[in-house]
This record gives sequence, C-alpha cells and structure tokens, in this order.
Amino acid sequence: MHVVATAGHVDHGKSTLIKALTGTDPDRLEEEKARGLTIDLGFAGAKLPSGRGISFIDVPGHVRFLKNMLAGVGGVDACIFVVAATEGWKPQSEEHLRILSLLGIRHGIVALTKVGHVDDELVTIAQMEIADRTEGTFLGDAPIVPVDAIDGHGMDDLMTALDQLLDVTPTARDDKKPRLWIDRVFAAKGAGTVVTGTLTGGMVRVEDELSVLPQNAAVRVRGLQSQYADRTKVGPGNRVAANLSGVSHDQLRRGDVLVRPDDWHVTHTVDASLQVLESLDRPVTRRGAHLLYLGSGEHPVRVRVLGPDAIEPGATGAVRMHLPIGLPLVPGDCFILRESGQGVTLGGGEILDVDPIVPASRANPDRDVERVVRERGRVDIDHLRRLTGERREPDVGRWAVDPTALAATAGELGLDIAPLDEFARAVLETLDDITVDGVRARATDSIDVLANSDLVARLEADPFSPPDLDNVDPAEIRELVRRGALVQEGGVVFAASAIDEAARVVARLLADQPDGITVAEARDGWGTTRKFAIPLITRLDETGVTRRRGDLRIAGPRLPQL
Ligand SMILES: Nc1nc2c(ncn2[C@@H]2O[C@H](COP(=O)(O)OP(=O)(O)OP(=O)(O)O)[C@@H](O)[C@H]2O)c(=O)[nH]1
Ligand SMILES: [Mg+2]
Repeated sequence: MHVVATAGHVDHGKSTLIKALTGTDPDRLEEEKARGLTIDLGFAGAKLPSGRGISFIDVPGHVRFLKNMLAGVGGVDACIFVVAATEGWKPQSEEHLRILSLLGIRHGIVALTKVGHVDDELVTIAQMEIADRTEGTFLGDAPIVPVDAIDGHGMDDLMTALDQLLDVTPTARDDKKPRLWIDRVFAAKGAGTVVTGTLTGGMVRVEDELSVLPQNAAVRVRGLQSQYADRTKVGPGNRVAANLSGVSHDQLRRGDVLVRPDDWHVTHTVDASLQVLESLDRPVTRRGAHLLYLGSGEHPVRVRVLGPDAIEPGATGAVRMHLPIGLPLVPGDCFILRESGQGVTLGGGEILDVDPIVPASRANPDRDVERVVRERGRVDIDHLRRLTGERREPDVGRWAVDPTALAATAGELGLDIAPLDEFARAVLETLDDITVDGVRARATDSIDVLANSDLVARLEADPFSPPDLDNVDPAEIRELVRRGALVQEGGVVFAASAIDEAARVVARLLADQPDGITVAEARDGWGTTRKFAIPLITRLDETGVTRRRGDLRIAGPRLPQL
C-alpha cells in the first residue's frame, strides 16, 4: 500500500483529478462544494490497473490553507503534482514543490491538467516550463502526463504512470514502532472516538494499548479501518481510521500523535538541520515568531541558530528548537519552518538530535549514532535506539560505550569493586582478562597463578624457615599476599598459616613465662634463625598477638587461647 498526496496551485484541478481517479469527491465539506475550493484535506482510494490499492490525500492549493496542506503531506510516500495547462507554473506550484522536497518526498509524477482547454502548442510549452522548474528536484525525471479530468483525455496514461510510480516508490518502513499522526478526529455514532491518519513506522492491531501525545492519554484500539474495510491489523504506509476507547473526541485534535510510548523518546527540544529557501528575502535568525510543521501538527517554536547567528537564503545550517509540548520524535523526521507573522515559509529540514545535551554554543549536530554515544560516554542500547532510531550492538552489557569512556572505566579495574556502579561492574565482567570474585576484580592470569601455584605449599613445608623466593614472579607473590595466602614481613615471605602457628607457639611459651619472653626464646621455640625470628615477632607485635615491654614480649590482646 502507498499513500500519495496531491500538490499544486489553487484551482489547477487536484480535487477533480482525484474524483476522476477514484469516484470519490475529496471535497467533503459543504463550504468546499459551494465554493469549488478545497479548504481541508480530502481522502479517497482506488485500485490501479495492476490491482494494487492506492490511497490519496487531496490537499488545498490556496496559500491561506497551507497549514492544512502541511498536515496532509507529512507521512506520504509520493505525490501527484498538478499543474494546469491553462495557467502553467504558479506561486503555489513553486511553494508546494519546495515543501515536498524539504519533507523528504522523493517520488512523484506530474499531471498536466485541463489540456482540453488549450491547444497542443500550449501543452508543449507547459511541459517545457514544468521540466525547467522541476530540474534538479525529485520531480526532475518524473513523467509529465497531459490529462483532462473532465473529458477523460489521458486518464488511462495517468493510471499507468501511477502504477509505474508505485513500482519505484519503496513501501513504508516497518521499524516495529507505529506512529499515527492524527489528521482528523470525530465522534462516530455508536463507536465513540475515531481518529484518522497516515500510519508509519509499524503495525497497529485491534486491542493495542497505546497513548495519544502530547496529552499522554492512555487508549485502547477498539477497531481499525483501512481502504473502507474493517481490519484486525494495519501495517505502515496505510491510511487508517482507528476507533479508540479511553478518550473523548473533544480531548484530541489534529497534530496529536498515537504511539506506544515506550518506543519513543518524547522531547521538547531538538537539534535539526535547516535549509533556508533560496527565494527568501532575508536570513533566518532567532528573531521572529516561528511555527514548526511536523507530522500533522503546527507548533509554535523558539529557534536558535547554532554556530553563526543567521542562515542565509539558499544555505543550510543547524538550529535548536524548543517546543511547547512533548512529541515522540526521532532523527530523520522532516519538518517545515514558517514565520507566523507574515505567513512565509522559511525552509525546512530534518531532525538530527531529539535529546541534545551539548550546550547550544558548542552543539554540532548530525545523524551519527557514535556522536550520541560519545557525548554521553555510554548509553543503554534501548535508549540509544529511541534517541537515534538505529539498532546498534552493545559494546558492554546493555550499553553502547565510547572507547575513551570504556578505557577509563577499565582502568579502574583491579580495585575493590564496591564503589563501582552497576555499569562499571558490567564492563568488568565482559573483559576477557579480568575475573571478579567477591568484591574484587583482578587479572584472570593472576588467578591462574594461585590455582596452579605450589608456592604456599613450599612455604608451609618449613613454615618458620621458608625458602628464598628470588626466582618466583613478584606478581605471583603480590597476588597471593593480597589474597591473604601469604604474608610479607621485613623482606621475608611466610605462608599465612605459619604466622598463625608462630602465634600459637608464642602463646605456649607465655603460658610458662607470663612475665615475658625474649626474641631468642621465641626463635628457639620456632626452631629458626634470627633472620626469620625478627620479622615473625615484628608481625606478631603489629597484629596485637604480642606486646613489647623492654627486651621482652608479653601477651597482646590477640594472643590465641590455648
Ligand atoms: N476542463 C477541465 N476542467 C477542470 C479540470 N480539472 C479541474 N477542472 C475545473 O477547474 C476547477 C477547479 O478544479 P479543482 O479540482 O477544484 O481544483 P483544485 O486544484 O482542487 O483546487 P484547490 O483544491 O482549491 O486548490 C473546477 O471548476 C474544475 O471543474 C480538467 O482537467 N479539465
Ligand atoms: Mg481541491
């Protein structure tokens, strides 16, 4: 399915063409019928010769209703661009073409209408003019089909051209995150609140629990219609009428949006590119009252130009925009910016950042996902997807991490991990050469040292006269000391169990000599030499097993009970 919008100058025959193509008059309001003028959006559907369905959104051409035109073209895939052979290219032809280009529409055909009113020469001139005006735009290579919707001339060719258009127009993307910008709201008899819009981003099903923003109204989908038929589900790229429970129609209006809120980052502030129309007679600055057209809505915005103070006509720059309400936006969303006082279109562009965190004075927005990660150091990947619309593999745990931030965090390893936050611990566990045990993280190979080491056993074999360890890797000793298996004192390394045993020997000696023992007596009790007796007694003094009184050692508070 595809949704195609009309575009073109007032009275050039857009609505007449849609009626001829579909049998449905898109001008549904009494006032429209009376005045022969489209005021608001019209909707109609048809089957093409190929059997394919197509939905049309018919827009008003009058400049006064540009706001309504903008509400209609937000979610469409392609356009029928209408130019009357009787009048040729006119101001709203130009403005509509600019708008469609800025909104990222890349596919369309041109219908040269009312050819029954003019001679062949004028048709040829009009075709040349159109080719000239559209050169370099997305309509540059589009077929220009001469038609007359009243006498039927060329209508078969137009149908064929529409089929060919849909052949080359990609179907709407399915990102599993539906978004329906609401363009109509009404109360249907017996059904309650109905909203319509062009569905993009994903599928909506009956019974879905969704929200309408910015009100944040929780709603349930009671029923769905598309192509004039009831559906249990509708995919992206379709016109949809959704019957909603949980909300009254007078709480909703055009420009609101129906989404699953968990899928989206709801934002009040965005950074965006802004391409200023070449035809504008002045640069765009922060001055003036600005209106943002995005989705089906119109919103007053505060605009700040990033970098220089102004963006000249024809140039593209970056802006930060502050919205009065929160909307579910994603980079790549296109918008139009107008000046509300004089009602002029300034330009348009694409959302680049839906949650700018760098101050405007330093911001340099783009669509690069890594920029978003870099600015934050690390981002939860689900949040990153909401921020960028892109799926990215996590680097660590569930985070995308800037390499610098990762190195900084990894650099803290080998320490007590208690002060680390959940993120840093997740980093830790992913590192091949790091093992976390209890509250400490350390290099895995040092654990292997401990697992395979016979060092402790060698020291325990002769606990009070341990062998010299000159040939042993100091890192291995450090690690075992840190783990409490070894004790290092006065340049000598003992098994930890040797210190405990030494304390028990001293306790026995002191039981016989409560007034104290000399170092020589302790040395003899341990059956060792002075070289080892001094560090052993020093250790016992330090740990409170013994206390020094003159040349004697007496019982300390930690002397083991016998
Ligand atoms: N002879 C002839 N008349 C046409 C053709 N298309 C439109 N008209 C007439 O031109 C007038 C305007 O046509 P609309 O279809 O209302 O024009 P529109 O582009 O929809 O106008 P807006 O929606 O107000 O911008 C009507 O009187 C139509 O009957 C055509 O192909 N041939
Ligand atoms: Mg019309």
